[in-house]
Amino acid sequence: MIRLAIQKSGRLSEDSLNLIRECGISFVSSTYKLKTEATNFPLEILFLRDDDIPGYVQDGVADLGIVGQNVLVEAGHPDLEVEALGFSKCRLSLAVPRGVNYTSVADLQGLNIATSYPEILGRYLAGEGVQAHLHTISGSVEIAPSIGLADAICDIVSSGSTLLGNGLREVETVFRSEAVLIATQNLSAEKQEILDQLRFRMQAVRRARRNKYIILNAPQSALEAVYALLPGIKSPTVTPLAEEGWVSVQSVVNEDDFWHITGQLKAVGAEGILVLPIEKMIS
Ligand code: PRT
Ligand code: ZN
Repeated sequence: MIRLAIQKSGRLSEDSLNLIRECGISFVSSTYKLKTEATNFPLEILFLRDDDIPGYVQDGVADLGIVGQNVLVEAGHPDLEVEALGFSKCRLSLAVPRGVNYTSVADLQGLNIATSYPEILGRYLAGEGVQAHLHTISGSVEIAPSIGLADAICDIVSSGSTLLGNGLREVETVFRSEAVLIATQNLSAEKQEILDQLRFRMQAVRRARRNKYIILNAPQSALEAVYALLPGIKSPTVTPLAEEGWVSVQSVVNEDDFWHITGQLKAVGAEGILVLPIEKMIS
């Protein structure tokens, strides 16, 4: 049995639970419960505040955790990371009031900066040779300049609308973050094996999410061109159609290239293009 800590309620919760479920692991969850046990995998899930997760995993109270890299690095445990999970992507950025002149990070010299990330920001500023006064506050950092508490802020940004709504301008990216799987040091051989199985499943889920299955019809004469556009996993599957001179082609495309490739496929004569989600993809 291995113990995994995830965020009880917040931005990471739903994606963490979905990832576990997509790994084929079933469990009953209730918002009132502190923990639950999977019914078909040797896993116990603990529901905690995200800030507590690195410490619990470091101390071995939980064997594994899912947490943002921002929280992990701020807590001083970056070495616990075993796998980036590709969700909750965000950045820790410096921002100044929109009307303020800003040309480079040197302009922050001697200013008051409000943040919930004094460790990461302190290291960044030291690396840039800038000395500033850091005010650590735990929430609503974005209002600090308007109430006269700080000249600038350093906070998590994703769409940027919070900064915009508070009259702030993003000027430097200090740190890029996403959710990561973390593990305590020195797992027993039994737990290490469960972790390996879990990572194998998570990787298959992530690979599947990044790819789409594509099926199309094309004239035999266009096959070379279609082939060039669809490298597939190894090579596309090609089967003849009842109609003379036509073939059906099946392959896998990366989601990032998807629209670009389908446009080009049509241009070389492909028809009836079907795109399907992939549930799992084992390399
Ligand atoms: O209660 P608990 O302590 O568990 O949760 P929390 O309130 O500390 O964290 P939560 O749920 O807000 O965020 C959990 C993690 O999600 C963070 O540690 C980040 O790794 C990640 N994440 C991704 C974000 C955002 N996106 C995000 N946009 N965390 C916070 N924000 C906030 C940000 O602080 C700012 O107030 O959203 C606002 C900015 O968003 P935009 O879209 O307006 O730019
Ligand atoms: Zn938190």
